Amino acid sequence: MPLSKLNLAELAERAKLLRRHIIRSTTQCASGHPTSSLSAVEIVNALYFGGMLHYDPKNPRWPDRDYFIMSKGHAAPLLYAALAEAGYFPVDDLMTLRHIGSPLEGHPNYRRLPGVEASTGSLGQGLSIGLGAALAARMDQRDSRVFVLLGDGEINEGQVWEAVMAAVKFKANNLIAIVDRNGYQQTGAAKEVLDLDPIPAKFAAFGWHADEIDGHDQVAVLEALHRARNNPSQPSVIVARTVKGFPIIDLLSEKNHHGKPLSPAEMEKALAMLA
Ligand SMILES: Cc1ncc(C[n+]2csc(CCOP(=O)(O)OP(=O)(O)O)c2C)c(N)n1
Ligand SMILES: [Mg+2]
Repeated sequence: MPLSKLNLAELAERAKLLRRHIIRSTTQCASGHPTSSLSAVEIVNALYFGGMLHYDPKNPRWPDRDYFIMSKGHAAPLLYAALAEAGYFPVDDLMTLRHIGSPLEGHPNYRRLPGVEASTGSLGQGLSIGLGAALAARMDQRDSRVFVLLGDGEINEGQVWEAVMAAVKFKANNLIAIVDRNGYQQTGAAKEVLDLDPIPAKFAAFGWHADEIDGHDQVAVLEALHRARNNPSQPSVIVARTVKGFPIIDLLSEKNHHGKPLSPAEMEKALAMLA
C-alpha cells in the first residue's frame, strides 16, 4: 500500500504546488472555481500526502482503500491536482481541465477518471454516498474510512442532514465529514444566505463527534483527521475555518470571487506569491 507521508516542510511545499496547479488549470480554460479549491488545500493535502488516506494509484479500486469524496464537486481543480500528484494520471493532464474530451470535467466524473470515488457537483449528495460506502465497507468487514468534504453553503441542503441522522442510527463510525467553513457560498456570505452557526453543535446534537479547527493550520488539520480516523464510537465531523481564495484573496476584486478564474495577469501575481 503506497501511503505517501510527507514531513511538515514537504507538506507546505506540496500545498503551494497544489495551489499553483489550481490557479494554472482554471486560468488556462478561463473557467472553474479556484477560490473554492484554494480554501480546502490543507485538508486534501493532509489526506493524500499526510498519511491520512490509504490509497493505491496503481490499483484505484483496491478493496481495502479509504474513500475520499469531494462532495463540493466544483472544487474539482483541487481534487485533480491531488490525484495527479498522487500518481493517478500525469500532472501535464491538469492543463486539459474542462477541455472537450478530457476526463477532467468541470465536476468530477466517477466513470471517467480513476481516483474519483463519486460523481459530484449537484451539491448535498456526497455525504449520503459516503454513508453508503462506509456501511458497505463494514458489511465487507473492511477497515476502510470514508472522508467527505462539504462546503458551508452546501450543508444548507436537506439531504446532508438526512445522512447525518442516518449515520448515527446505523453507527457509521468510519464516516468522517469535513466542512470547509470559508464563510461564503455562490451568491454571498453563508451567514446571510442561511446561517447555520454554530455548525459543530448542530452535528453534535445529532450524535456526531464534532471538532473545529483552523483549516489552514496543517498540523491542526492532521491532528483532527487523526482523531477522527481513530474514533471508533461515533461518526466525526471536522469544521475547518478557512478563507475562500487563501492566500491570494487580496489579489482578487472581491472576497468571494465564486466561480471566477484568475485573469492571466492575476495568475502571474498569484504564482509569484506561491513560488
Ligand atoms: C444542488 C445544487 N444547487 C446549486 C448549485 C450551484 N452552486 C454551485 S457552487 C455553490 C455554492 C457552494 O457554496 P459552498 O458549499 O460554501 O462552497 P464554496 O464554494 O464556498 O467552497 C452553488 C450554490 C449546485 N452546484 N448544486
Ligand atoms: Mg463556502
